[in-house]
Amino acid sequence: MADTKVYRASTTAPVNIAVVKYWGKRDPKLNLPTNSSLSVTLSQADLRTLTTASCSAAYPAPEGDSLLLNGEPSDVSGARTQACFRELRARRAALEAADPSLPKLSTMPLRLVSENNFPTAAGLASSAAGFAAFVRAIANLYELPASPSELSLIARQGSGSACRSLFGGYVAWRMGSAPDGSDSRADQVAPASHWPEMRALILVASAAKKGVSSTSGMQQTVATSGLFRERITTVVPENMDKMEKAIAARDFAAFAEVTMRDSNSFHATCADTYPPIFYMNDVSRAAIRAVEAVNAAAGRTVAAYTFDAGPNAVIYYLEQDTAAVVGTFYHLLGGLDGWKADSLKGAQSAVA
Ligand code: 2P0
Repeated sequence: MADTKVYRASTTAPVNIAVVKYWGKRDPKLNLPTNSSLSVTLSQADLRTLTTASCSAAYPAPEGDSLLLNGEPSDVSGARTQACFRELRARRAALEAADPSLPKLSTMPLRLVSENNFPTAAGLASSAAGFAAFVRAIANLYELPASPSELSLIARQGSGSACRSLFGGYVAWRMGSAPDGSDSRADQVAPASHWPEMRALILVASAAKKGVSSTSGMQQTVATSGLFRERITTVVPENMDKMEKAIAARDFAAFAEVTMRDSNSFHATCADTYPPIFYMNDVSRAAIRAVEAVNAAAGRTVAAYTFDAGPNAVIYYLEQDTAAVVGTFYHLLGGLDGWKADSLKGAQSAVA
């Protein structure tokens, strides 16, 4: 009898926010970066993607594979998505070849249904959680015996930053040197339990889709910015080293300084791109000044800002400094144009 069963698996994946930023590809096809990067994984209570993968021989073959993202059909024909499908199917097919009693899931059309609980493509790392959940949902469906590190190799091909969302805590994406990308994968620098007091305050300045996509923006930077060469050869390697030491020592002042300097360096290379790319706006710059005011008022470093490819701020701080940071921050921002009332949406998140 024909197998008409629907096979199904679900997973969630968290957002990660880089404190040493990925920006630039040395191989756009394999999504190999020009530098290593390091991120903090946020709690899934606040920001996550939930994805269900299913497959069935009863799904009409001409339909092919499909993805419903936040209720809307989404294109899966792109090379990056196709690379993920191909890698996962090949691993499943190898299992099926080794054990003929397994159902032939690798030959069936796949349906993915994915939902974010935060704005998509607003510089809140939606592609990171999205591709991490996409890859893990299919790996679970296929019952692949793959470690998070192996899955990170596949997720990287979907979206670079996604490889870091397969781990919790403090996560490094090592750029690697192999031409086939086999050593360009993520590893956990420390679990969340190593420094459980870490918190992130996310300030949404704009939930609009960003003007310049990361994928095209970073390649314009690679092609045109002289400052970028300094960043990948000197600035980032030093920041990676300092950041790993700061995390190992749970040294917040050092963590904060590297975080802010690396965000500034990344946005400086964006400004040095020709034509220049501006992700931060006046509201973002007001948030930077507010962090400086919070630190000055405390007499020590209690808060660190970072900005990705959009105007929204992420503020890192420690649980014991919540009153100083969150309290003061809302008070200060209440008096600044752009962050007021409906345009200021703050979410606090622990580290997962
Ligand atoms: C990061 N960003 O490290 C940096 C900081 C944005 C600024 O990773 O082309 O969406 O899909 O590999 O991962 C955004 O880039 O780019 C990003 P693709 P991705 O988080």
